[in-house]
Amino acid sequence: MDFQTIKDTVAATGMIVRGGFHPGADEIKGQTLVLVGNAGPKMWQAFSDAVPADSRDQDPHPLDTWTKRVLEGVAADLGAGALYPFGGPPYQPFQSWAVRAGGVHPSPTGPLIDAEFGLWHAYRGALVFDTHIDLPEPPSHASPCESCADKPCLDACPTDAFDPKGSERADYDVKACVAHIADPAGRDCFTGGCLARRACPWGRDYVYGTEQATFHMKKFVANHLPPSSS
Ligand code: B12
Ligand code: SF4
Ligand code: SF4
Repeated sequence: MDFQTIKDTVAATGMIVRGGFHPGADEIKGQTLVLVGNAGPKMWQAFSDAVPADSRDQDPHPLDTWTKRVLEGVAADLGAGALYPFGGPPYQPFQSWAVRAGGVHPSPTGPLIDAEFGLWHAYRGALVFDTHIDLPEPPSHASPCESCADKPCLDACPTDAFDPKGSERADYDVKACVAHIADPAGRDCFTGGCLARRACPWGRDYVYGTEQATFHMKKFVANHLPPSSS
């Protein structure tokens, strides 16, 4: 198995390979871990074609269900195992794995930043191979956040959900965020995606479209809004 074959097989699904690394023997069973993610419109298009909008309310996590079905097929074709970022707790440490695979950096509001995709990318799974596969060198650019003096991502949230507290990573007020998105006042976040993420000048070409942003926000609210007491 070579890296290019893995890339091509994953690309045929609408998802993309996000690098990989060779885990230690005491971490996971396998010699090579390859991360799979999404950026740009292709994954959303493939998901939309497979799972029509009017059937998405029947499943609390339709994108995860689709991902698992597709990546299980890819893993079987490539003779690999598959791990997923969802389904916890406990969760697999995908962000730590991504930093290890290289090319991305922590950002002050939480999501990892990529020099091309900005904050508009996510991880869908990991393929684990029990053989050693040669991996290309990841891009070695500095974090875009280092040279971003104003850090507009930290000031753009209408509910001040991010409290930098002078640390490298802001505290995130999940309750305030979810309450705002669920309210008509939060329509901009609901249909256009997180304003803090959108304030970042990097990766503007990859900002999720309205349908994808609304899908993520609707599911985020449905899965995190406390049940009404009335
Ligand atoms: C639980 C969870 C949440 C929770 C809690 C998040 C929180 N901030 O506490 C909720 C539901 C609120 C949430 C919300 C969102 N999430 Co979330 N979430 C997860 C999930 C499922 C598990 C995280 C976890 O507990 N991992 C376990 C620990 C042990 O793993 P870890 O990788 O080692 O985690 C370390 C890193 O996160 C690291 N780290 C991360 N950032 C930074 C920054 C600095 C400076 C430092 C030093 C360290 C650091 O610290 C952790 C502890 O070691 C992950 C998927 C996954 N499996 O990782 C997605 C994930 C982190 N979420 C993701 C996203 C996109 C979001 C949202 C933006 C979604 C949205 N609504 O638009 C929001 C915003 C979150 C935010 N601002 O932090 C993406 C991030 C993608 C990316 N580009 O990095 C992930 C990876 C899911 C995915 N499918 O890609 N999330
Ligand atoms: S706005 Fe600046 S600090 Fe915030 S994520 Fe983007 S580059 Fe990093
Ligand atoms: S989605 Fe809206 S309310 Fe939530 S953190 Fe982003 S900007 Fe703030």
